[in-house]
This record gives sequence, structure tokens and C-alpha cells, in this order.
Amino acid sequence: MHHVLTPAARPDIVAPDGEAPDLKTDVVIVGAGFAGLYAHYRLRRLGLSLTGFEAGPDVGGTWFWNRYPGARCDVESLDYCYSFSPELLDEWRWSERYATQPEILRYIEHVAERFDLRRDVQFDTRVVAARFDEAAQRWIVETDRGDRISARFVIAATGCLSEPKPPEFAGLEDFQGSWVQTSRWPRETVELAGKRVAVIGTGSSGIQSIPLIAQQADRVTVFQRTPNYTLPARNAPIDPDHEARVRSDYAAHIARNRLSKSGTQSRLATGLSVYEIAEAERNAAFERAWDFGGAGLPSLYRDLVAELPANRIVSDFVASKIREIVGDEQTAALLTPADYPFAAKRLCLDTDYFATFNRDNVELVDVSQTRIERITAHGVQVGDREHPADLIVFATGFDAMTGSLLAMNITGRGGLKLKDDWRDGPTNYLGLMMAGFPNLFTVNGPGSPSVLVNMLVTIEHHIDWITNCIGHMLDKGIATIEPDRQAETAWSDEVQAVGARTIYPLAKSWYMGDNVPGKPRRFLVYAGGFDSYAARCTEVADDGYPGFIMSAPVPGDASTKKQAGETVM
Ligand code: NA7
Repeated sequence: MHHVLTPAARPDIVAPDGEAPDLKTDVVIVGAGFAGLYAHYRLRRLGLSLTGFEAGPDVGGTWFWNRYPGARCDVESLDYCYSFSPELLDEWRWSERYATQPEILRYIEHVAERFDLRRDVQFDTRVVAARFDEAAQRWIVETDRGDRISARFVIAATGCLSEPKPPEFAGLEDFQGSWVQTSRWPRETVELAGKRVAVIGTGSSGIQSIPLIAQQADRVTVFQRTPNYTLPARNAPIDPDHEARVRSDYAAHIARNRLSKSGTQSRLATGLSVYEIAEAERNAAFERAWDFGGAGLPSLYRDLVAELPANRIVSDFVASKIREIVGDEQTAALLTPADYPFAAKRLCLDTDYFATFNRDNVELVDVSQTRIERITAHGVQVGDREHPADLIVFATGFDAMTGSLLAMNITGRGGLKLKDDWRDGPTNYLGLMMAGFPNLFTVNGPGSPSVLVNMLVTIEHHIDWITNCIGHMLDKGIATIEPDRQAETAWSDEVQAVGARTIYPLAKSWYMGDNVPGKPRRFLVYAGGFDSYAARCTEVADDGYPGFIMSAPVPGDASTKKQAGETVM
């Protein structure tokens, strides 16, 4: 399923003069995960020529790469799917409340097949540079296969959690066993039986995989730098009654998702303050939420997450659950987050995570004070103890939100490099576009609601907005669009101000850039809720794109279709 585009393969395309690119296209779409594929679907309908690049050998993005044991979505299946096609919604049936990685990947493959979305994608190809040519008002995109493409628009559908942190431990080259990253888990079976496995990292990937690794491996040593809050998923086959209710009016269900803060609807939210409820009643409700499973607990009362004393009530409840489940008191204490509020780091959902530490073959090693010193030939050295291992699993996370964009070596107007422009942290307008980088759209970019929201909702929203924007430009004969600096600064300041009013800055997390050494500390997500964000984006488009600069085409450039040209400030 791989084809390479060459001028010979596209005789309709004429290379422009100058540094002749191999190919001229209307839009380069980087990535063929959920976002990239939907971009192909929508933009094809505008009649544009598309060229997609995907680093992996097939579609799937995040769900292609993260195939570690236990990888599963933490948004319910009936919500974590495309909504653009009623027929697709109707014909695809999910088997579980929370879909596994293989099932989600099968779904993405089905969508690619059904709508013929692989057609314009060149797989096994990574974009290594993108430079805006001001004279031609076009992007020159280069790949690791040596392609040079001239494109009018670039859509970075590159994912929020796509650039894994490299294992940052001295001595790895001396290790005589083998090692894997959860985010690059091999497609071949990784033999765990009879192995002593070291797992480094207890974020979502560690929390999902450790219980399954422990069922197969001989011994598991878990290295934990920071304990995480995690709630039982209570995954199960989809509840037929719930499914029937959703399907009885799926369109209305989706419409409600789109009008919500998080792109999903909690089945537990009461709308009440925790202080309006008597303690016994509240504790009973907490217990029911714990038993119901999923991420509903924090939504039970409206002030549980954002208000610190209320947050303390729910974090104490989770701590009591950990003590109840984990037999060894010291291990229970180590597994209990102590120095940051509930849900300030991304909340995890698990299946039997805490109970796994009751197994005889599992040991928890606290590396919060004494750090992992190095990897030795035979294991992991912490202080004066060497923990033997045959296999090391790095579940150490990603250079989130900005990593995959910066990895593309993007250069805008006047030779401005994105990595210099973002030296103090990312800035953009609406999380969609950067000043000085015309016609380059980011999907779920930093400063948009992205990871705080059901990503399928934000993906469809961003791609729809981008498609409408490009459609508007084609109609009006506009060559380029980019935000003005003032609008960019105002938006970026607002993202920080909204973030500062939340609990997120109170933890060290990838939301804040804390997990990557040297990364500036800055809140990377818009926390004002999807509903108000989407309304804002609609308003900007309806009002003729205030905050954006639009320019007329270069004389003689037929690719803009219409020559009218207008400037909108
Ligand atoms: P996360 O959530 O970033 O978790 C990474 C884990 O690895 C976390 O526990 C880190 O501890 C730990 N880590 C990272 N570097 C080190 C070093 N050098 N030493 C010890 N421990 C380390 O990534 P995930 O892949 O689990 O999840 C990412 C998201 O994907 C998740 O939130 C879901 O949205 C899906 P730390 O907490 O930084 O002290």
C-alpha cells in the first residue's frame, strides 16, 4: 500500500522555474492518522490536488504506533469516532465500552478503505523541512526520501503525542538485554514469558501496560518517578441499553458533544457543588462513580477539580481506594500522589493497575528522590542497587504538543524559523495558525483545546474550519492567510491566562512542557472549554477573519484559480 509520487506519475503537474521541486500540489497534508485522513476527505471535495506524507507504513498515526499491551482509548467508543458520515456511524459497531488499539486501528483502516483515503498518501515518508518561498507564495516541503514538493497550503496533522522522548538514560548502549518504547512497540510479538521486565514510567502508557506485562512476564520492576491518579475504566462489552439510547438519535448526541466543554457528556454529572451534599451521601456517590468506572468521577460535582479544597476531598477518596486495594502499606503510600491536585496531570483510566502491585512478581521502585543513575549491562541502576532486567520498557512519554511540529524544521517569512519563534514557548492564533507562517494550518495545535477534549471532536472541528477557510480563499481569490502578530499575542496571552486559573500549573506535567528537559514552562492547551472555543472560531470566520491578514495572489499565478484578490485586515 505504498506509492511514490513523481512528476512522471502526475503528468498534469508542471514544475515551476527556479529550484525545481519534483511536484506542485495544492495542499500537503502531513500525517495520516485521524486528522490527516479527515483532511483528505474534506479537501478533496474542494477539488484541490492533495499530497499526503505519513512516516508510518500505513494509516493510523497514534493508533498505528502505540500498540503496547493494554493500549486503549480513555474516551468511550461511541464518542471516539468520526461523525461526518451517518452511514459510517451506522455501519461500524464497537465491541467494548473503551476500544482497544487494534480495534481503533481496524476502524481507521476501514474508514481509509471506505472513502479511498490512501490514494494521495505517500507512506514511509517523513517531512524533514518546510520553507515558505515568499516570491512564489508557496511552501517547499522536503521529505526524508528526497522529495521536494511545492504546495500552496500545508496542513500539519501531526498529532499532539507523536514525538516520543528518546530514552534519556546513560549506559543504554551497554545493555545486553533488549528494550522497547511503548510508543514504538514492535509489530512482531515481544516475548515476555520467562523475562525479567523493567518498566520505566507510570503515565497512561505504563499504567495500561503494566498489568498485562505482569500477567506474562516472570518478574516486573516498575520505576516510578511520580505517582499518577488513575481511575478504574471498568471496561466491558458495550452496554446495549446505552448504545441503543445513543443510536436512537446519534445526530443529537453528537450535537450535544459539540456543545460541551470536553467533547463528551458525562453520565454522572450532577451539576451540584460538593458542599451542597452531606458527607455520607457524597461518599456513597463517590463509591458508585468508582464502581461505574471511567472518567466520570471528577464531573460528579462541579467544583471537584477546579476548587482546591473540593479537589482535596476527591483526592483523599482516591487515596483511600489505593490503601484499600494495595496490600502493602508502603507500596500503597508510594502509589498515592501527594504533592499535586487530582487531575492536574492527565487523569488515567486503568484495568487492575493498583491490584497488580499485590502480585508476587511485581516490585515498585521509587525513583523520585534517588533517580535512575544508569542502565547497566544487566539492568537498571538506582543508588547502590542494580535491578536485573532482560527487557526494558520505556513508557517515558512524548515531547507533547510542539515536538512533532518542531521536528518538521519549519521556516516562514524572512527566514524565520519556527523553533526560534517558539523559543519561549509556542504562540499562535486560535491554536490554528502562526504569524509569519502563511497558509500553514496546525490541527490540534498548541493553544487549542486538543488533549483536554475528545480528540475526534476537535479534529473534525479544526479540519472543517480549515476547509471552510481555504474554500473562502478560493472563492475570493485570496493567495495567503496568516494571523497578525497582535492577534497572535492576544490569543497566546489568553491561553496562558485561562490556564493560570486552572489547577494544571500546580503539577509538573507534559501539559506544561515539564517532562522535556530544557522545554520552556508554558501551558500548552486552551483550557476554556471546547464549546466557547468553537463559538469563537465560528465568529472569526463569520466576521470575515478578523485577526488574520489575507493577501492577493502573485501576478500570473494560476494556482489561486481566481485573480480578484482582496485584503482583509
Ligand atoms: P506520560 O504521561 O508523559 O508518562 C511518562 C512517564 O514516564 C511518567 O511517569 C514520567 O514521570 C516517566 N518518566 C519520564 N522520563 C523519566 C525519567 N527520565 N526517569 C524516570 N521516569 C521518567 O506519557 P504516556 O505515554 O504514559 O502518556 C501520554 C499520554 O498518552 C497520556 O496522558 C494519554 O493522553 C495518552 P514524571 O511524571 O514525569 O515524573
